[in-house]
Amino acid sequence: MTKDITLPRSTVALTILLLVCSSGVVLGQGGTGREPTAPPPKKSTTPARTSRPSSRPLPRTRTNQAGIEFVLIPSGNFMMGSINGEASEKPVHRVKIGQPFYMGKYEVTQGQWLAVMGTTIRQQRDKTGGMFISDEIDGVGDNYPIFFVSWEEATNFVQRLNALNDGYLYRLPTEAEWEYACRAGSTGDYYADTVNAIGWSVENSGNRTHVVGGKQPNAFGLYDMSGNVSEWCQDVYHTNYDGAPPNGSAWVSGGVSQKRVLRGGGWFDRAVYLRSADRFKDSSDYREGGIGFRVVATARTQ
Ligand SMILES: [Ca+2]
Repeated sequence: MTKDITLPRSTVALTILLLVCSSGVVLGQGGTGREPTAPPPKKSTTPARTSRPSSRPLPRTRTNQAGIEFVLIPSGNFMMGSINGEASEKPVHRVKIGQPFYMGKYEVTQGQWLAVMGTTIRQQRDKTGGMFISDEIDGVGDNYPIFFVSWEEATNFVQRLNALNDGYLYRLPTEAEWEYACRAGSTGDYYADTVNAIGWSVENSGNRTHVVGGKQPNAFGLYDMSGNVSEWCQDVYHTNYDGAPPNGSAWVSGGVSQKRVLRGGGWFDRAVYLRSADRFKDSSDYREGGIGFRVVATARTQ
């Protein structure tokens, strides 16, 4: 079922990461995180002149010290929203993504969550205060996506990643970045001809989440953008796109107070809610069995 994934497990290294992060100590520059390095100084006899910063190409993929794999998403323009969708997806509008950014290849997994935040999926479930506590949890394991995670906790997760001080700035994706990355150049309802090929919905999931990377990726190499777990974005939810920023930044002024955007639908949704333009929302402190997230990173030198 799985494809070419090589996912981290709860290794000693990840345990060390947890211990170091929880102790408040900033990790060094070792590990697997690749650090952009400045070119060596050149000796020159010619007069110095003002020049542009180095335009060295960013690596296409990278894996950070928490074992999160990232794919470089190129800059570009796209039409956000859908004329076929709900009122919240309109008006369709052009968005410019001015800078490339890294996006998590997969949804954040339970193994990564445990390593960074120190809680298991069952401990997350128990935070629901009883609503789901009697339920058996389907989809438990290091390579399953984390769920029962609120927006607030997802932002705490990226703050822990930022404490790595590894040369990258981590955050949740903006809603525009999320749709741009999901579409990967596609303009239809889904990023593939057949939704069953790309996403776990209630029609094919067996009413449970699945190991990340079990379906076909999109053209950028991202898995499970549609389905499996629905994903938190930075933005405050707005009921439509009137006044939406055209530059792909997070839309956090106005909107529906305390509601944050969710994207991609999940294993519990009908396939129609896995469309690239589909939007949903929940309170920033809400958690349930089908909501997770993925992470964006940008080089601090950008
Ligand atoms: Ca997803």
